[in-house]
Amino acid sequence: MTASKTTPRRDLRDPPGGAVSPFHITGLDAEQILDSRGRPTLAVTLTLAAGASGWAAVPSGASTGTREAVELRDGEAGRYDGGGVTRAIASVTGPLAELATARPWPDLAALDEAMIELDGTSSKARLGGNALVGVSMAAARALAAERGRPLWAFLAPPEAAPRLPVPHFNVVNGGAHAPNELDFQEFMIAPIGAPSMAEAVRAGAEIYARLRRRLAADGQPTGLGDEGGFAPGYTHPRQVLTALVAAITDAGYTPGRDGVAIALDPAASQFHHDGRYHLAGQALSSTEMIELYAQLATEFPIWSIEDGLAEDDTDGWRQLTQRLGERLQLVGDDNFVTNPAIIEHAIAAGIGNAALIKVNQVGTVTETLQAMQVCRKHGYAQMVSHRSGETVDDFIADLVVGTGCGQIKSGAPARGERVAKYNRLTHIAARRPDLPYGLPN
Ligand code: 2PG
Ligand code: MG
Repeated sequence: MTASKTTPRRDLRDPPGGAVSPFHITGLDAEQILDSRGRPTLAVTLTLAAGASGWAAVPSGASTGTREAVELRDGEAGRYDGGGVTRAIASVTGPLAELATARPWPDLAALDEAMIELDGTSSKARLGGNALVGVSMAAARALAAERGRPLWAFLAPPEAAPRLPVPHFNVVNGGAHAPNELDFQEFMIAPIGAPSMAEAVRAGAEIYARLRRRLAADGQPTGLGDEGGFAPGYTHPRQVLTALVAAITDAGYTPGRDGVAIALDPAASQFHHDGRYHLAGQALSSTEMIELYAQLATEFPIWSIEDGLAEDDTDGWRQLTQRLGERLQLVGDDNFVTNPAIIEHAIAAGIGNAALIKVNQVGTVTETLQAMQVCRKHGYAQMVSHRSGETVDDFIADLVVGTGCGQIKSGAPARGERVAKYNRLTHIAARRPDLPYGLPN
């Protein structure tokens, strides 16, 4: 998995899942492990005839879009509150293993397509999106290893230029990710103006430390939410944004796109009920929400808003895009679900200008790369994302570098499963100082 400084650039020109020669899978196995919330998930190991093997662990969301690939869970009340994944493991070791070992595969896309066909549902509900994505990720790793290439180079599409992404550190958690009163789910700091990956990580860690002090000085609890950000007792987003700007300044950085900007994921589907947005004790219309965002973006150095409105508020999303699309990055997550066809449709409908990219949300590596290709084709920005339930698997770090999309969010610069991704980015950056850092032009 290591890339030396002398890795030949021609490596990057192979297609994703590159057809060097057909590969044979000889082994496919899975076990139930725990994710960062203590819920069961799968770890998959796939072995190739040539001897290489790949391992992958499957993440899991809490604030999910309704059209995401379905996680197959046992539903057995007496075990893990029904959250066990032994049925998904049986999919891997049964039908998927039978399929995978039955014949040689020309490339990863062929394997992924065959798994989708075998599942036979549009939501991957029969065999489980969690089963399919584990196999797909493990296969990508095994193929990269077999070809002696770092995973990021293996995943790099021919038309994309690999680069190191701006990390979006989620330093304050609310919504479905923390037991506090904050309706907005994520408040992130993005060192867009950092000169390098190493300096971006440093900024994230230093601001996080200053924020802890600020919160403590303000009498706020400094306990953490699911993604490693603090979970203060504030009720209005404005209070958090004020603390963030202060922490950025305390740490010696400049708030704004030239220094450290702010990104939000309100995850608005979670507080949208009966046609209203229930925010900090108020019941707002879509138009009022949009005006609140416009106001907050004037007062604070916000550069990106994800899921600013609910996934089914299509008219609101169109209005949001018209009103703020020139000023802000507007990222679709719950409404786009990393699905190439849905994103294509949304782009045609004038919704958003960027997509969140989560491998387990669509359920295979191939479809993830297709979703990113759709975005590239239409000039939509992309942000690769972790899930709130994570493991130490750092696959998404390689995905974001290889595809060169320039943005990742993987939670706070703290907690093992969050920093695993940032540390992998640091490793890649150290080995490949020729890779540019930051947003693509
Ligand atoms: C999101 C994600 C990741 P979850 O909404 O963007 O932060 O949350 O994994 O709970 O869907
Ligand atoms: Mg989101």
